[in-house]
Order: sequence, then C-alpha cells, then structure tokens
Amino acid sequence: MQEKLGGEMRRLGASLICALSLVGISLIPSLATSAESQAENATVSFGQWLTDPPLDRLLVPVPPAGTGNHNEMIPNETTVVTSGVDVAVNFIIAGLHNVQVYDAGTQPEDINPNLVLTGGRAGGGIIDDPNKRIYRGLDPNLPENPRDRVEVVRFDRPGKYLVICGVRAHFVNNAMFGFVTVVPAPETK
Ligand SMILES: [Cu+2]
Repeated sequence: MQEKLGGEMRRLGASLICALSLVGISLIPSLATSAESQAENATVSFGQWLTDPPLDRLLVPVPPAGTGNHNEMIPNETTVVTSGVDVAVNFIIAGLHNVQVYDAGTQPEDINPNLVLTGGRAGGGIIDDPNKRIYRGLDPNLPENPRDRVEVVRFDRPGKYLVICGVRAHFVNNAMFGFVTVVPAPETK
C-alpha cells in the first residue's frame, strides 16, 4: 500500500512538473533568474482620461476630438535600476497617443516635428523623424488600434532614452515627452 502510494505520489509529482513546464514555470532554478541577470520593469501612464468635468465613456468610448483626455507622460522621468540590462517599460496608453522612443542621448530639440505623416491624422499628424528612433508604436488614428492599450518596450543597454508622443500637437504644444533612464546597479560582492 505504502509503495503504491509512493508510486502515485511520484506520478503526481511528475505530472505536476510537466503541467508547470507547459505554462512556462520551472521548478529548477535557471540562470535566467539568477541575481546577475535580474530583470526589472517600470510603468508609465501615457495620457490620462479626465474626471473633471466627469467623463462617461460607457456609451461613447471615444470622446469628441480635443476633449476628455490629458496629454501628459506620467511620470515624466523614470529611472529603472537593474542588476542586468534587461529592462521592460510598460507604456499604458489612454487616448489618442503614439509612443516613440529615441536612442540614448537624444534631446527633444533633436526631433524635427516638421517631418510628419498627415493623411487625415488628428492633432497635426504623426511625427516621422526616423533619426535615432528605436521604437514607434501603433497609429491611434486607425480604427483597429484601440485608444486604451499597453505597449511593452524592452531596453537592452544603459542610457537616458527620450520618449515622445508622436501626435505632433501633443509634442509641440503640450510638451508630451519624457525620459526613461536605465542605470546598472552597482556590483555587489
Ligand atoms: Cu499624445
């Protein structure tokens, strides 16, 4: 009986490990989770729905142009300290916004806002300056791209990255931009 139970338990254990492996969870510690390569992330709110005056999106999910939304990147400066170089920033986007990330060292004045994709796009169009641009997100003008979405962007190297809203009027008139700084943690001995 005891032996039978032991066998049952072993089989249960084996199938549990199989099940966990299937969903990507390993019981065996791997190099990927060791201290030297610990990954970190941060969250940035990219645009915010307003509450004053009250806003009701239940029946009208997209308020009329120019209303219901605030054009700001919060926090404006994000520093992610990482013991490795694997950093993910979760841009939580609310409204007609377009995340664009420029390589470390780029300043807002380096961006040419006169390079722009128009073609009926709101807010003066989408900025189209490819110089040092390392990421550009979805076009919020297209009906298939929701106004409420998350875009997760990976940063592979330390540095201070410029993040702008590609909606021209938001960048030029509302200074909708900020920085993500990736700092390696001091080495521990
Ligand atoms: Cu914007």
